[in-house]
Amino acid sequence: MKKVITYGTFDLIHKGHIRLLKRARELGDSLTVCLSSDEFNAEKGKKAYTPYEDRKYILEAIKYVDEVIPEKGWDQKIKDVQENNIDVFVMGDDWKGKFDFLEDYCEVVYLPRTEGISTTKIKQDLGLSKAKDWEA
Ligand code: C2G
Repeated sequence: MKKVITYGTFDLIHKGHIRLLKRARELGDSLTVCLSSDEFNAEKGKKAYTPYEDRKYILEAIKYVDEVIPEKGWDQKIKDVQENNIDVFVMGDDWKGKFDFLEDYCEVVYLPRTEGISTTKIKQDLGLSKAKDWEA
């Protein structure tokens, strides 16, 4: 069984997230999502609109997702890959190169981001955010 893992906040779930999850799942037989905790989001400088438990509930309803576990910090990826017998680590290519160290433990795949959609854009379009930078 080929196991895939990916990481993220997945706030205000949109087509870009779903396309990432779909393509990640297609690289193996199961997909584990390591979901950023509210506390880790603060460390990432992000404030998710939806709290962790609700983001987890939503992800678990997505057919491409087999399991959701918490992401509490930057340093857990090697342990996650080893403890979950992961074969493939997947992220959007806005992270390209940032996790190449995992190549000693599993395959590392960066997938093209979906253009034109992001959580930040949704908030901006709804007049809810002044943030200018791209964010998923
Ligand atoms: N994504 C995408 N296309 C978009 C928006 C997001 O492919 N239009 C991808 C991102 O590249 C990422 C995933 O969807 O792989 C989740 O995006 P975020 O929730 O923004 O995750 P992020 O804050 O980048 O957290 O340890 C890694 C971090 O937890 C990643």
